[in-house]
Amino acid sequence: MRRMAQVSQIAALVKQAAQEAGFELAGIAPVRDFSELDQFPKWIAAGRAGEMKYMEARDEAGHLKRASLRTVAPWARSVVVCAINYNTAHPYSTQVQDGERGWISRYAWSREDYHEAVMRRLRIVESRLRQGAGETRALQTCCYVDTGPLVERVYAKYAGIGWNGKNTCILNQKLGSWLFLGVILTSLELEPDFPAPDRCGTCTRCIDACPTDALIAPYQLDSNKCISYLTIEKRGAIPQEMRAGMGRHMFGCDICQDVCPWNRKAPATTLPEFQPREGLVNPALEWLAEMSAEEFREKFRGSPVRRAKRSGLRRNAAIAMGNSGDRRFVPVLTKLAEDEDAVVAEHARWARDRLESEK
Ligand code: B12
Ligand code: SF4
Ligand code: SF4
Repeated sequence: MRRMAQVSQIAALVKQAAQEAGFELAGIAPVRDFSELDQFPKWIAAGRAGEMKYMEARDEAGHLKRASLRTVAPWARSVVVCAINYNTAHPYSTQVQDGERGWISRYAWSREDYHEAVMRRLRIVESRLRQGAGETRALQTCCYVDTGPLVERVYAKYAGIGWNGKNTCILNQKLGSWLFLGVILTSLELEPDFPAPDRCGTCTRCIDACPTDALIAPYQLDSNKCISYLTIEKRGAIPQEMRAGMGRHMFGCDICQDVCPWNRKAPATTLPEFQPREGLVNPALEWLAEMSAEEFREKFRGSPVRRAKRSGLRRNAAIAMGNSGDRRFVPVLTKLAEDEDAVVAEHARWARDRLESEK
């Protein structure tokens, strides 16, 4: 009885700490082999992770690390999941139509990289948890934002943060899906929350709106077809058959969230770190295509956009210009077609041919 009281007190303390640290939501999931995690090995086996080799990491016995926390953190008993709203008061990608401009996804235009913004806050919660538990030597904790060996969204569901939508994102009834997740694994057995019920109902808007058919079925995404994967994670050449569907996306994609009814009234944050850097909301394509190495370094220092590297961003800009229907880009594409970066040059030739072949 005494132990239960202590455990629920710590859970309350952790949630209070999360709120004070700036998280809108926090909950606790028990460590279990949830049925959703059975999907993960199937997803990997079907090649849905594309070239993201880190998703396929295995332990010595050959088990996929991300499929079960028992593999990578056998000591973990609970997962504290925290969520922070990154939505800002700017239009959705589905509301802007200017052919000369592209799209950098909402999460990536921020002043600070979310990995740091979330981890900083998570550390505060972790230290309050450790204090609350009495800092015994046996207590183990570990914080992850994005890069940990677990499927964060499954734990987010069981921590009551929100449900796994048909677009695979975590959706909260009050806040929508513009949420970053951060998790703290702990050896403490904390009082768990209830999983959030699925509120997608008969809606299929996200699946219908995806321009590349990456949502191959409800709750299932094929990375190879996802614009987010193609613009951020895919290195080298983008398969020709995928290029037209990518529209004017420069980095990431928001469409399956923009069309979601639960994001219609999503509140906006006023946190300065998530406000956009100058020029990144609906950015000019020519500016990004012609960006020098020095300007790229300056503009994207401490930004998630660095992940695509300058080469990837210019490659994406070439595709976007090819999809713009705007022949005024032909001269800049002709210049890029001779670029010393062979990938950029090939994509620029493709884009120029596409514009010139249009009536
Ligand atoms: C790899 C990865 C990607 C890949 C693959 C995405 C994907 N859907 O798997 C790519 C590069 C495409 C990507 C894109 C994006 N990502 Co990402 N990504 C990750 C990462 C690192 C791993 C995700 C993963 O494990 N995927 C494996 C698949 C199998 O898992 P899943 O899609 O979540 O599917 C589960 C559920 O759908 C579940 N399920 C539930 N019910 C049902 C029912 C049925 C019938 C079935 C079959 C399955 C099922 O089964 C799966 C679990 O096995 C996580 C961080 C992390 N460590 O978890 C961030 C993460 C998921 N990404 C995030 C974000 C913000 C994005 C983008 C919005 C960025 C952008 N604007 O471009 C897009 C969203 C695209 C989308 N619709 O998912 C956030 C999501 C926050 C949220 N609110 O959900 C995370 C959690 C990072 C973070 N810490 O905040 N991402
Ligand atoms: S992020 Fe874009 S491409 Fe990927 S599933 Fe959603 S709508 Fe489709
Ligand atoms: S658009 Fe509809 S189906 Fe897709 S995640 Fe939102 S509510 Fe669910």
